[in-house]
Amino acid sequence: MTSPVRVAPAVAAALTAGEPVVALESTVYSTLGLPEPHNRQTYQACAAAIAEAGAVGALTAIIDGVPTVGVDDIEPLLSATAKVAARDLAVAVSQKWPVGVTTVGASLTLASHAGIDVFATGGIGGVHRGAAVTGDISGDLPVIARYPIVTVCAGAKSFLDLPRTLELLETLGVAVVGFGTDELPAFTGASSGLAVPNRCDSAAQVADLLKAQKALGLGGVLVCVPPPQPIDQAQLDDATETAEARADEAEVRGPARTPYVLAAIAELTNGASVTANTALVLNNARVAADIAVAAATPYDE
Ligand code: PSU
Ligand code: MN
Repeated sequence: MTSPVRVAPAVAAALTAGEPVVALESTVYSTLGLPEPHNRQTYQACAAAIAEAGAVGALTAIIDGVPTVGVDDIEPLLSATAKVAARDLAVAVSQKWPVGVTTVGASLTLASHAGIDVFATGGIGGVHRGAAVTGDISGDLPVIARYPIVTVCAGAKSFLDLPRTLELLETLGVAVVGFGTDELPAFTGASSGLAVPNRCDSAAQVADLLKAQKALGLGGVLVCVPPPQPIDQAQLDDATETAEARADEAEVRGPARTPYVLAAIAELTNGASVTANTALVLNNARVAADIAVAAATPYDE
């Protein structure tokens, strides 16, 4: 059976030539992740930054029922409401969903199919607060563990249970590294107060780590980059508590929970969280491009 995944010609050509490619998820660029016009502007800035670093960007999404790696028109994705996680991919294909935005887990699955080594997002999904009762743990985590791909993020989203998220990443065998830091970044917040198990101080070090990870037959590498413009921690903590309480009150569960809480925090911080979020998404794309360039550079060059 031929692959149901469409890899855009420019992406396929770069991969064949051994040139650097950075995969991007699309949920963060839809209104599920960022409000308009920030979502469009952030995507355009990321695409430009990746190109400037000498890499090829590969936005992933479902287009006309086809999982696509290297979407060239972002417009239909901006207002998409169909959030496609790894568990939804085959459903989206078999039922020919017209447009679907892919989560970290679904995007990594598609990146692996295409043979891409480096992927960028904002904050990964993880263990939700209250997961001991609700069981809500993002499908991102097992997929990050599964494929030998570098995921560049600003840690897990700050409204999650970060200590338990770190514990689960350990259980799953994910190589978690701080990028120039010993502390786990807290997405739009500067610091979680939690130590990362290991660190890398350059893109070349991450490229070496990926190489060793592959040689050993291991899975994912999670590179955690401090956000460049974190918001005030007390303001974030307050907003997070109120947003989580609102979500509980409204009984928002399942895939709708993360977009709901993101939007509530944006409202409660008067947009400050959106500014921090767009800055870190762009910064992560830059770091990912540098890592892809380093990973594609032969040692004898
Ligand atoms: N990071 C952001 N904004 C987002 C997301 C990540 O800065 O909207 C999305 C990603 O697509 C991630 C998803 O995979 O949220 C996690 O959703 P859940 O918690 O339902 O697994
Ligand atoms: Mn969930």
